[in-house]
Amino acid sequence: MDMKDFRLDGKVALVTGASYGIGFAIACGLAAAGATICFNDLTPAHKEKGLAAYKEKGIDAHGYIADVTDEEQVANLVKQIEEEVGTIDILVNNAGIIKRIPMLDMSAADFRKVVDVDLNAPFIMAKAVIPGMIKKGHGKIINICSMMSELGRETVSAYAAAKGGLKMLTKNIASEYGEYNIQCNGIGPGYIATPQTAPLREPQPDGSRHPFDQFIIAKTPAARWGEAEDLAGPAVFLASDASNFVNGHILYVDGGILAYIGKQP
Ligand code: NAP
Ligand code: GCO
Repeated sequence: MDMKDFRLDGKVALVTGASYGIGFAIACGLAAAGATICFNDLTPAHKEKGLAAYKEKGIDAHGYIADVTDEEQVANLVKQIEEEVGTIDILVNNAGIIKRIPMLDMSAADFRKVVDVDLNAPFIMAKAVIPGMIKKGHGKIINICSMMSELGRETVSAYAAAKGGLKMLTKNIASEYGEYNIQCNGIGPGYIATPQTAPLREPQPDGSRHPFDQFIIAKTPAARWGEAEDLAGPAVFLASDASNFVNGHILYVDGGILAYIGKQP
């Protein structure tokens, strides 16, 4: 094995929803390995915020505005990238939302919205990039799953259903397109400190840690929340030639939480 197998020089990567958070950290990791970075977000403000943040890291990223749930916008996004940058070699389906609502209080519309972004959109994105990958003779798709691809918890029924489905979509893309030298794998982050989980880490009025924060620390062998940067190395591995025989796998990057029953209270 040659360490150049971990390099991404000459590769075009699209990371969805990557103006900040996990997507941004993953994109920075891919850039450090040599990839050209394309990202999209929903609003001009976030696109500009992202471009400035990448520039600060010395990364000359290509930013686009596209709603990943909209097939027409996704088709135009991929077409624009192919014309301006090149065929997409690496797709990271990162864009995602969560709505923490007890199931009996959750509307079907809210449930559908979460599934639309977290499951239907990765399908739409993969459909849009696979033809170019087949033409090129290789491709990497990385779906950002979750611990909730394996476990449920109160108030996250839509999110867990979507991320569980995303795990199986990952395995199905791997099964259907592996013969074209396309590898589709998932990354399952544990609890990561980003805006999405900020409400779970909110300090209490008396200054003490949020009960959920304390719970996660006790449940995680690493005894800490993950940082978005913890996901960059695993993403580089799954985006590189070093993982060409890894397909349909969900790589959990969770500090060991899925392996651990939890500290005795
Ligand atoms: P985040 O901070 O909420 O960022 C999500 C990003 O996705 C934002 O840039 C958001 O854009 C974008 N986005 C949302 N809907 C979109 C749409 N329809 N089209 C295009 N972009 C859209 O989330 P995060 O914590 O970085 O999480 C990123 C991914 O990791 C998600 O799939 C999440 O489910 C998953 N994950 C997170 C954790 C965690 O603990 N944080 C753990 C496991 C998995 P706007 O800001 O414009 O809305
Ligand atoms: C929650 C959290 C989790 C994390 C992540 C865990 O409310 O339980 O938001 O869902 O986002 O998905 O892997």
